[in-house]
Formats: sequence, C-alpha cells, structure tokens
Amino acid sequence: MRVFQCAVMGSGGVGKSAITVRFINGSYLEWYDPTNRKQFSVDAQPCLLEILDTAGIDQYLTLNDMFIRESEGFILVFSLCQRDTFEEIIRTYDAIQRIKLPEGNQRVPIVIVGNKSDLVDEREVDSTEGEKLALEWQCSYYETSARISTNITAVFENIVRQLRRNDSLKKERDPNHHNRRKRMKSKKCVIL
Ligand SMILES: Nc1nc2c(ncn2[C@@H]2O[C@H](COP(=O)(O)OP(=O)(O)O)[C@@H](O)[C@H]2O)c(=O)[nH]1
Ligand SMILES: [Mg+2]
Repeated sequence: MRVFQCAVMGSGGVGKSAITVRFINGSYLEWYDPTNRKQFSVDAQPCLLEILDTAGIDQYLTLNDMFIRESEGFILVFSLCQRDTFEEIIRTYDAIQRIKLPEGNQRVPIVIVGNKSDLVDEREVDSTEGEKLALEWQCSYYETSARISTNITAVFENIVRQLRRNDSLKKERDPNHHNRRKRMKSKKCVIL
C-alpha cells in the first residue's frame, strides 16, 4: 500500500495537534498514537497516511526546512480567530515552494485550513480571504473545527486525492519514478 507523508504546519496554538488527534483518534485533545499513522479509504481505495504534526518546533526554521523536505503534502493551518496566523502560512508556503520546486515538483499538494470555525464571534479572517488564497495557490480551502469535528476528514481526503493525482502524473512522465523514489529514500540519512 502506498504510504503518503504529509506535514501539518502553522503557528503555535492554531490547532495542529487538535486536528491531528481528531482525525486519528476521533477525539478532542486526548492522547493518540505518536506514530500519527492512519489507514483509511479515499474513493474506495485504501491508503496509509503518516502525519507529521510539527508540534512546538515551529520557530526553528532549519527544522522546518527538514520537515518540508521529508513531506510530500502539506496542511497549512491558521486560526480563523487570529489574523497573524493567516500571514504566517504565507511564509510557510514560500518556504515550501523554495524547497520543493527545485526538486522537480510541478505542483506541491497543499490544503489551507482555517481552524476554530466554532468560535464564530471571535473571527478575524473572512472566508473569502481563505478562498482567494486557495485560488491563487491552486489548492483547496477548508474551514474546520477540531472541537466540534467539522470538515476534519475532508481535509485529509483532499490531501490524499492530490497526492494520488501527483503520483499518476509522475508515472505518466516516468514509469520508473516510484522505484527510484524508494531507492532514494532508503539511502537517506538525517542528522539532528
Ligand atoms: N474553540 C476551538 N478551540 C480549538 C480548536 N482546535 C484547537 N483549539 C484549542 O486551541 C489550543 C491550541 O491547540 P493545539 O492543537 O495544541 O494547537 P497547536 O499548537 O497548533 O498544535 C488548545 O487550547 C485547543 O483546545 C477548535 O477547533 N476550536
Ligand atoms: Mg501541537
């Protein structure tokens, strides 16, 4: 089974862990399997998703770069109640493009997530702003609530669909792509 690797990125406190826990565990902010893996089906096809919840390391830029290199898809989370977190995902997006495009990636799978949609009275970012950004980046935009479980599965299904689309595009261009990717992975060494 194809294992997809995706990273959940965004400022501290926007709900990255809450979204990951909600997806993996179905609960709100309770302990979950630290490997952050979930097998599920998208469009009746099974897949295994490995989710890197970039917990508490947002500020260390070099580590962030390493997470970007390690991941194939990106869930960029901001809080609908905190405008500066919306600006932050734009910086992360720029870093992703800087690192991923030279690797020959045409289009990097990205989902923009505006979290805490349940806090309607505290909203600082309008839906149209998220939608506009998604149009510009040619990706999807979802407003979620990890707390009341709104749109969480949809986010992860969307990233899997984008990753699969990229797989089939790469296969069309280079039928041996998948094998080469595996070989490269097994040689890699990460020093922390
Ligand atoms: N109201 C509300 N609070 C949330 C939601 N998601 C996360 N939180 C709260 O936001 C805080 C930070 O969440 P956390 O998942 O630790 O953020 P992280 O730093 O991005 O991993 C916690 O107090 C959560 O309870 C949500 O969808 N709605
Ligand atoms: Mg966290």
